[in-house]
Amino acid sequence: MAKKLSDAEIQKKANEIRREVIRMVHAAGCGHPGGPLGLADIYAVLFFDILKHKPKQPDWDGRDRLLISNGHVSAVRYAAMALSGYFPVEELLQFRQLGSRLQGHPSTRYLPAVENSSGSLGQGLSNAVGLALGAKQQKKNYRVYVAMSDGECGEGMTWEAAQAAVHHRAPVIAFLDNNGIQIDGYTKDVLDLGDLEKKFASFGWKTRREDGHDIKAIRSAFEDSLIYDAGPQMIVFDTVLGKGVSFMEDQPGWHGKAPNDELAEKALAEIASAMAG
Ligand SMILES: Cc1ncc(C[n+]2csc(CCOP(=O)(O)OP(=O)(O)O)c2C)c(N)n1
Repeated sequence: MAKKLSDAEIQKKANEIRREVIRMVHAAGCGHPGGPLGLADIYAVLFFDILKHKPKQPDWDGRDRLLISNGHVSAVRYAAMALSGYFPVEELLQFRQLGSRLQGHPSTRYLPAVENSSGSLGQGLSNAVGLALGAKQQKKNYRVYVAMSDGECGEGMTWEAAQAAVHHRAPVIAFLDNNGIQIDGYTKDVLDLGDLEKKFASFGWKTRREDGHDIKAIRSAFEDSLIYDAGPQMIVFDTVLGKGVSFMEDQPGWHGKAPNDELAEKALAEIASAMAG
């Protein structure tokens, strides 16, 4: 069995993910850097500590299922996949190219290992609740995770799935990127979502809220979630969009645009210095 990585080693993986995200979006000349940078710590914990998976055998039946509902943050998932061995890191530079497996929004047609096609927000939770119920009925012991975002909770379908998950006691583990930003600006200005942890709790979910940049806290939230399978769980992670690149942090403008050459270089230098320090 592989040795468990230390928190510091996972932090390094998170910064490697950040580096690849910048390279990918810069090479493509378009895409979403903000969400992926803010999610890098969470994906590093998942891919290098929590998920049961075999990167060289992505269709292994015993694997945990990780669905993405906020498909536009695909860069973080592709970077985590490449760095953990699903495909060569160089392939990341084909992100968003015609004919590439790494479409801007993940597609199982091109890359089956992403588990679900997404991009149209609000659907991932329904998909995941169904898969989790299927796993429960078939007495499978893999876990079903779903990555969600605050902005997409404006979609009504999320709340239909949230109710069904409780009624049917679906053992789904959802986590939410609570960065307070969506495509048109701050969520509090576009559509104020209130306290999402309290909302899910009021629907009957087991909930928890953590700092999405604290490796220890992220780890313990996911580890604890494994102990419980009597119903749905939601981990709300407070994150900063653009985390790790000073000029992108908490700036809605970096939700979905690529840095130019000069800014990409600046971003990579900041990430490199974080890794060195
Ligand atoms: C059903 C649907 N409506 C609208 C969009 C357009 N859209 C793309 S990203 C986005 C904002 C989503 O918010 P969030 O995921 O919180 O943004 P981030 O934190 O990544 O900036 C929107 C509205 C979409 N992809 N799907």
